Amino acid sequence: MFKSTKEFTKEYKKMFENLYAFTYDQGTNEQQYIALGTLIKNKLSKNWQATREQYLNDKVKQVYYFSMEFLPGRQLKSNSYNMGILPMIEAGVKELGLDFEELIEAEADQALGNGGLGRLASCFMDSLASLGIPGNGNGIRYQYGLFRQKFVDGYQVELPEYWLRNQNVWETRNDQSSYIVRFGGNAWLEMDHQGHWIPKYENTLNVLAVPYDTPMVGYRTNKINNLRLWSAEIPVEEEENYHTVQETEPIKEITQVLYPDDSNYEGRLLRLKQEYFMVSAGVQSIVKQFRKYNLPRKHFPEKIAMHINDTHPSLVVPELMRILIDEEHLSWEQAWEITVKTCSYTNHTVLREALERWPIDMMQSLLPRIYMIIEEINRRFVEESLPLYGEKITWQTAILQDGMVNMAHLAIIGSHSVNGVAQLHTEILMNDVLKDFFTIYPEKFNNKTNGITQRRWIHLANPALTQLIDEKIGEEWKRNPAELKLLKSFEHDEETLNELGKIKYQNKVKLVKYIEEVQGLKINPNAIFDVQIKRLHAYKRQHLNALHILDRYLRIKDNPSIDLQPRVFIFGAKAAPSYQYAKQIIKLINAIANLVNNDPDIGDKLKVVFFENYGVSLAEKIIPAAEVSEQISLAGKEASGTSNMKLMANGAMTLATLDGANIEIKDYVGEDNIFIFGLSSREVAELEKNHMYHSKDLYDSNERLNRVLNALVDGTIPNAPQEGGAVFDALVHYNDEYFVLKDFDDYIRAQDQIDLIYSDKKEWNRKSLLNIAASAPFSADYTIKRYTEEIWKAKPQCSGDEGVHPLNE
Ligand code: RUG
Repeated sequence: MFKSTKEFTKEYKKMFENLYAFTYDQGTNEQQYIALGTLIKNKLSKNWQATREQYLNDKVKQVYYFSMEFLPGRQLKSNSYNMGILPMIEAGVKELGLDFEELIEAEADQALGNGGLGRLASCFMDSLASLGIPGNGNGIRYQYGLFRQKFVDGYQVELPEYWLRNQNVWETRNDQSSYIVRFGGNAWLEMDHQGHWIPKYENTLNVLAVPYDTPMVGYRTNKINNLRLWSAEIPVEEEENYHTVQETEPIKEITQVLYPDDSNYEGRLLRLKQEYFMVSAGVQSIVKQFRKYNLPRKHFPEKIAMHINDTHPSLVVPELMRILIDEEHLSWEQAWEITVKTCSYTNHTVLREALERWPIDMMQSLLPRIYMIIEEINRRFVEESLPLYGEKITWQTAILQDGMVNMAHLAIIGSHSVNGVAQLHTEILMNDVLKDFFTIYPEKFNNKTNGITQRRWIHLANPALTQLIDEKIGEEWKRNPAELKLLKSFEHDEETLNELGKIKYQNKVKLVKYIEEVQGLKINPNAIFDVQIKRLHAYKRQHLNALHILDRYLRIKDNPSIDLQPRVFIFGAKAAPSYQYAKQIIKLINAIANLVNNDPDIGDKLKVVFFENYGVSLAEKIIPAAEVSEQISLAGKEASGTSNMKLMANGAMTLATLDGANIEIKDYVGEDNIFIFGLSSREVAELEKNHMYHSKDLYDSNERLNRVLNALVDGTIPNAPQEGGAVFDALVHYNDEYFVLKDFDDYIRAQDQIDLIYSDKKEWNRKSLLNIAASAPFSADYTIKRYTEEIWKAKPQCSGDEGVHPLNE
């Protein structure tokens, strides 16, 4: 490691010249960043190799987290921070006359995921490494990450995000660990001389899976884990069979884009190909790793845990069966016992439309051998279940249903653990969505409430707050987040509260500058910063937020001298490209923003900012400045949410329905320090069941609501008549699937209460402090400890910060 700033600057100059053959001061920010990233990455190699060797020598149990999505964000700062060299790098870069912030911004934000699910996977990688738990990620190296969102006349336009343009300094291509993945053709079994059934294949499409490994650096530990992302290529020995670039397309496209368009058959087929590609390459490499342990195969589950993150990697189950039976020649029973003991599954949604199902004929023709195995798993499951649970439960839980393969059922049957991601979500799984499975396998079900890494979301994103916490309670909270609760003793300390208020204000000023830079919009930093940042989906109800904004707008128009706390509503959200209604809501909010922000009657009282291209790096700018955290999904629909945790940890007050992890937030912070409104999940279920809800009646009878809804269609909002009409129709004429109108009044009440409390700054700051103090339970470190102890049964290889810090070497 660098012994001094001087040594760092010397090595940096050398690295730059080695890479580019000219001096660093003539380079672009990108080149300067690449040299810095490469230098830091090289420093990791020794510990990365040592960790790999130690895991192998000690035959430690390793966890493999299979996920179609990882959203690590930028890594320069977080890696330097975790290595304990950030201050030295900052000082060195300054000494070189470079701007560290510019170098940070030059790194592409690696967006290989959609939202919460992918970001959770990356938080988990950070926690695994920081806790010294042997945990590896397994995913896809998409060439194009989630699309870059632009607004053109308020409409979302999707542009390709070629994040690899400037190369990725953190990855290492490991050709020696490549594997062949087979698709299509025919598969059958033949008996060999020793009586083994041997699979035979013909006419398959063979794809080479090449791994790109990225070091996962833990906070103050010298253990470095691995994130392995697979890329699809033509097998070298088959290159001569491909005569034109076009012929190579079916292979290359497998890892080209995240979420290929699933509105058509080809798009869906490609998605299934991606899933099997990642799973097969991953499982093959894990089995090879286990072989190096040189242990009897029955010890497999004692040394390997494979986690299925959402249903997308469910094919882990039949793929492991395939390898154990076809290549390791185990009996079905032996292979099944190993598979179930090895696999575990997390469910992330209760929305039935998001639970994956694939047509049997698609699965059969794309993956003939895998389908044979799925059929047999299903046959045995049905055979066992029928006499015990009867026809109804058996058919409802079967893997093969109505010509489809149900991937959640495959994952549940093939795993020893099934968990939800917040208490309420797990209860809904057990009592409703997966009720029959809970009857069959009660012992498999458990809850693991999500978490976030304080390292990225407080230490790095909010250094001023971090410093304040350090000053008040010492630094121990950084390793042991439970210490954060010590902050509570400052709730009546005026000086602390003032400092906290000042920090929030300064963070707001920073965001105000950024907004002016990117949108040319002037914002009053004294206004309440009210934030809703998450994927756009009708159940998350960004349109409820929009109705409240309209209501405020109309109130100010009626009475321009009305005494309302100035508010800035901040949105960040991408809509799935084929989700028309979500895109219409984006356009509508942009049109409302346009109306409100340009109306001279409104002035500072109300502003609306919709950021383009929401992602990890933008979240890092918004969250420290947030004061109100909008978590307003219809109760029972959001599995957990994680922006709620990040915002709370930065002192924002949560405005929430009793949904997902909001309930646990309320329990920890106390109901006086959160704004709860709306229907409970039980009330929603009742209304849904009894068909007792008629949104049109509310429209007709509630004057205030009537006026706001009419504003969507009466020309009040110029430039979005169609979108206003679409939202109006969904809410009034199509019976408002997500009960927006039903929750409207109570939402307005809660919003008014926020204004009231905000007018007492001391009280607001006190509540803000209590939120930070109560955020510790949402540390991903705790979540990962629970996964490790209760599901994966892996052992930490170090306890962190024990003199093994790279700097101390
Ligand atoms: O919508 C859920 C969030 O509630 C949750 O916090 C997050 C992480 O568990 O996963 C999100 N999710 C669910 N993303 N994709 C799905 C589809 O299954």
